[in-house]
Amino acid sequence: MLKSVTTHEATAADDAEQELTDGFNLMIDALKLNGLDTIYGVPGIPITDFGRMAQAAGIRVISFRHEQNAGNAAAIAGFLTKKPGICLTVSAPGFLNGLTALANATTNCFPMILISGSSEREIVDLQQGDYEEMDQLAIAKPLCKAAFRVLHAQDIGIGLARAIRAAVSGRPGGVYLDLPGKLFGQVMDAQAGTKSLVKVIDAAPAQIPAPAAVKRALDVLKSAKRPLIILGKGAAYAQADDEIRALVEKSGIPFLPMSMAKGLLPDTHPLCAGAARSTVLKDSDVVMLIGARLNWLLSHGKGKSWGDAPKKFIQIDIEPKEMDSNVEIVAPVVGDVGSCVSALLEVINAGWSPPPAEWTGAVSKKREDNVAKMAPKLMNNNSPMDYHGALGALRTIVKERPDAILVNEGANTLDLARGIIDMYQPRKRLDVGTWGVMGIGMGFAIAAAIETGKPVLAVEGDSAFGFSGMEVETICRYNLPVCVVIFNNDGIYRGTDVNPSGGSDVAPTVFVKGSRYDKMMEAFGGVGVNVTTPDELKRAVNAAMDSGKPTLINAVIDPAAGSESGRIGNLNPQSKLSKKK
Ligand code: OXT
Ligand code: ADP
Ligand code: MG
Repeated sequence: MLKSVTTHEATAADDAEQELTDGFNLMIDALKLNGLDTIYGVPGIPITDFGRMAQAAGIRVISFRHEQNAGNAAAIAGFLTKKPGICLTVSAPGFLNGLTALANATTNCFPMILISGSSEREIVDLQQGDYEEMDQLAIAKPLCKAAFRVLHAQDIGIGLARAIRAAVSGRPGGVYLDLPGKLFGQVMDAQAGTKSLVKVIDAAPAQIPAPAAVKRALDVLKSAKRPLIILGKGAAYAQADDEIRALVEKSGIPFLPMSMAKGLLPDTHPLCAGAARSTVLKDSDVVMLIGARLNWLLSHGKGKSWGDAPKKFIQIDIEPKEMDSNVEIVAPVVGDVGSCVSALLEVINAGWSPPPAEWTGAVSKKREDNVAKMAPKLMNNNSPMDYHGALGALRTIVKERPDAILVNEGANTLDLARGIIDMYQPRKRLDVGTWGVMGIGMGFAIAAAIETGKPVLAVEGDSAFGFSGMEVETICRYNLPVCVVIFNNDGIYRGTDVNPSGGSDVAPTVFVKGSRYDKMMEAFGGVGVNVTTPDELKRAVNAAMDSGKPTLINAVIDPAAGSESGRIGNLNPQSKLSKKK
């Protein structure tokens, strides 16, 4: 008689027998013991029964149409909750489909665990052609923070514990857990099984910064005439929202939020320098990075964007190896954001002189000028819409519904939305992150709705949406409060490119003109709306958010409105010779 070790429905007959458990039940019990109550995945051999049994045991099992989307859902669940998001895939092809999301999670420092069924070791290692044969552990290893395989049922508890710790401790990231099919069926004594499980205590221990490091950082900060704080998604992840707000306000230092750190303090905060980005990067003399890396998104901390004036960097990060990765960090503060910011605050609270008014005044002036320049563009009611008109409408909606979660991907659709739509609360903006990856849209939207219960507004380029579009069926199946707005400009960046050869194929960046993505949502019982003006867009989104019904709005955008690669055209090598041909 096989029994889950946590569900005891013993009958008199059972008592006479030895109580047994198996790999399926042990894995479920191990997840539950650690508060991991949601699985994102795609069923199939050898994990179909695992999903069924997990659901029967009270775990929420959200079934997707493609593993990449399930993986993205797990990754963003990890970002939102600080618990590793769980993605469950079948062997080889399913595993590979999930791998992009695992690698992306690792790159973005989101904690997730990709659990994949796999084929039998004996056959895989002899390369004898098993069903979906693949050495998955070896393939996953270079793409994630840690990878483990469990071969014996009694090691399931330890295996999951190692995976949880690896995912959330230190710099968070993706972890792979390989479970060969045979493991699930392995039977063992139920009591011994219970004992073998591990409840992970303090999975992400606080990392307290050294007092000398804190002092060094404050000394540098005090010496600044034009200080700047840059908040990154590590700061958002840390959930030290009150401390971060206090640090900014008590120090009086302007802050620049990276994309997913928007809303830690409202974008409308008087110290927000989001609308004065180039000025503060160029003119600041001391920059304190909090949970943000000096990677391509910050021009590696050097070059034209950072100006000629000498610059000193202070960096708060949990990962010691991040220091000096691109430029010298004169004051590294290694620790978790909450502990580091609290330590800084203690000193600042004891007495602090705000930065010179000349500096804060110059930042405010630049911000106000840029906001004023943008304002009239946002008020147009043109048809077909341009990005500014459409985003002006969405901006008002987010202002009125600050607790809604905004998911955003595309090129122009991403870059312009990032600047135009102000955010007011932490962790409400979820986007393409460090890799600029298309395809996060529906996975992020689904997990955001599931994990937070809040309404979700997904603003998607028509190309971006295509990478995960089939999941609108998933949104309808679970009846999630997700409103997808597709900025339909007939293609990638623009819908106006032509085939230079004159042949009958359209240009590589161009899609079917006049597509009606709204019909996709209708196909599964959701609401589809086609809109051609900002006013119509606003009405349709408000109706969707009020009703909470799955909705897809096809927003017709002028195909000529976008620019090549959005705002990162400078990164796109373009041939000078091609035009001469
Ligand atoms: O300070 P200044 O004066 O300079 O002004 C700045 C701000 O101060 C100001 N600002 C404001 N002014 C007024 N008011 C407000 N509120 C305000 N806020 C800001 O505005 C300017 C600009 O500010 P910003 O944006 O902060 O500054 P900047 O310099 O742009 O920032 C630099 C960056 C690097 C931080 C920023 O640009 C950024 O975060 N960029 C991220 C870009 C990114 O990741 N893009 C996605 C990838 S693009 C490409 O690769 C695509 N692909 C290929 C592909 C991908 N990615 N993935 C996969 C799996 N396969 C293929 C594809 C297929 S995009 C794409 C699809 C595109 O087509 P779609 O149809 O989906 O989309 P459309 O383009 O719409 O057609
Ligand atoms: P952004 O793209 O917003 O600039 P990045 O992803 O580049 O942000 O940087 C996030 C940084 O935050 C990473 O270097 C990571 O190590 C760090 N980090 C993540 N969580 C924490 C935490 N709890 N405390 C301190 N640093 C953290
Ligand atoms: Mg487009």
